[in-house]
Amino acid sequence: MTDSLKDVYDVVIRRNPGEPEFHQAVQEVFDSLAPVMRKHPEYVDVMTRMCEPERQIIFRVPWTDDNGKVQINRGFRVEFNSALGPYKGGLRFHPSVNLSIVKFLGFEQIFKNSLTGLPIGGGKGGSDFDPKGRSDLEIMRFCQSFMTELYRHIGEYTDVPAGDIGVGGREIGYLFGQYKRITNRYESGVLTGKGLAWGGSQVRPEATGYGAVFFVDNMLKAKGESFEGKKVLVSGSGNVATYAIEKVHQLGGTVIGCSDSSGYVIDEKGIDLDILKEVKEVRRARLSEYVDLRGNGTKLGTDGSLWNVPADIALPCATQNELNEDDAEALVKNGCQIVGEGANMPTTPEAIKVLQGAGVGFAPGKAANAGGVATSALEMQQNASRDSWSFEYTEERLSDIMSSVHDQCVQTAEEYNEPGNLIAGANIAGFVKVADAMLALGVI
Ligand code: NDP
Ligand code: 2IT
Repeated sequence: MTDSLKDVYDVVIRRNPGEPEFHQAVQEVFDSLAPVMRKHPEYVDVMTRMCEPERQIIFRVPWTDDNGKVQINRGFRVEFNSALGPYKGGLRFHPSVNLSIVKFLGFEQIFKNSLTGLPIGGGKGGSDFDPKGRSDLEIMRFCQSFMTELYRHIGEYTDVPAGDIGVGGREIGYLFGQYKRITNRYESGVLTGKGLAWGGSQVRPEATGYGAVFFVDNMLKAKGESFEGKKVLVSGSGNVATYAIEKVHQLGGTVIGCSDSSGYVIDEKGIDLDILKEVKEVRRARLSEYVDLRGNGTKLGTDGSLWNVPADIALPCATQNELNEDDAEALVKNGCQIVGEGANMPTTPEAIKVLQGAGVGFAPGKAANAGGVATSALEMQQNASRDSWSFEYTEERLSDIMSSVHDQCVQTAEEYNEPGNLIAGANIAGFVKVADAMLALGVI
């Protein structure tokens, strides 16, 4: 970090006390930007502004549970940066959600969205609501109450939310239904991740997982290799993990382990996706049910870590800071070649140091998982033109976008004398485009 950026960072820490995840995300970007700031000192001032969200909304979400008891949760929407387009980013429903987490996600989203090359700004939102164990009707009442406040802040030209942890097609449906009732507008472009019958896009459910695998495939191809015959670990078993597993298998690799917050499974023959989807999407149950249904020598690990299992490629697809220094050392010891982040900030800074020090190829989340938001932008395009594209065409667009994100990271890293450092490449390429737009738009 340059001295001038260190001054900006000190202000960020002082102005945002008690927000460790936000500090971590800012520090990671700042650590990459020294060569840019030396070349373009005018960017330091822009960076100062970029760290302050354009708008932060925090609201009460009252709802009634199935026993008639009134419950209160806290809702958030942080509209971080609209230099390139309407604020765009997901909603997360998880008990751990707080302002720090929403701000780290919103900050990263600015650079990720810029890398896609599509006209979308950065934002993020969510709630500390815990969907686990809640009935369908409770989920619906919560979503309706959440939207009863959120609707006044969003719109197809203003801010376009989508899913993230705990928010999938079911929740987007309830949110869209309430938005439509309150506004009396069929404004398809206000949310993405919609169902196919009511304005959704083909490939959006698959996009983040597929995109992350496409990104890693580009890294493998650059070394003259492919997924064929590779053993892969995927953490998580939600939306991103499921479709990462599907694409790895389509490309000839074998995913031998995945996880949820209760533990992990090892299935040397390859994770059976039909069973996994039945357990996680239909039953919304614990991963131990996968072992019960699959049998066949499958093992449940509840102590230790998924990352201790020997594999060629690791794809963390669950949550932030889930892969720590010890995990990284275990991966290196076992000969892992590539770590590709399907989740947002899943690898701790100490773990990244270990991996990069050992020459493990590292794909940072804001590049590797950009396929989800990119396909959301394709959904917005289809909504704006009242059109719908085929699965094949949409997947081809996604694959092309991921290749372009990969190439930008590689080329920018080279341009700034950090060959092979895709973290530097992603942060610099993502930043420069937003910074130039902000400079062009006056003091904003
Ligand atoms: P889901 O809710 O579908 O799945 C989340 C998975 O991660 C579940 O298996 C969950 O386990 C596990 N998990 C969540 N929190 C924790 C935790 N604190 N400790 C351990 N495991 C945990 O979410 P997504 O698949 O959509 O999101 C996964 C990651 O990908 C997140 O980091 C998200 O920000 C990121 N991402 C998502 C995109 C999208 O389009 N959905 C786009 C880009 C990034 P359990 O079932 O036990 O809760
Ligand atoms: O982190 C992310 O990029 C997402 N959760 C997807 C955001 C989106 O608007 O599709």
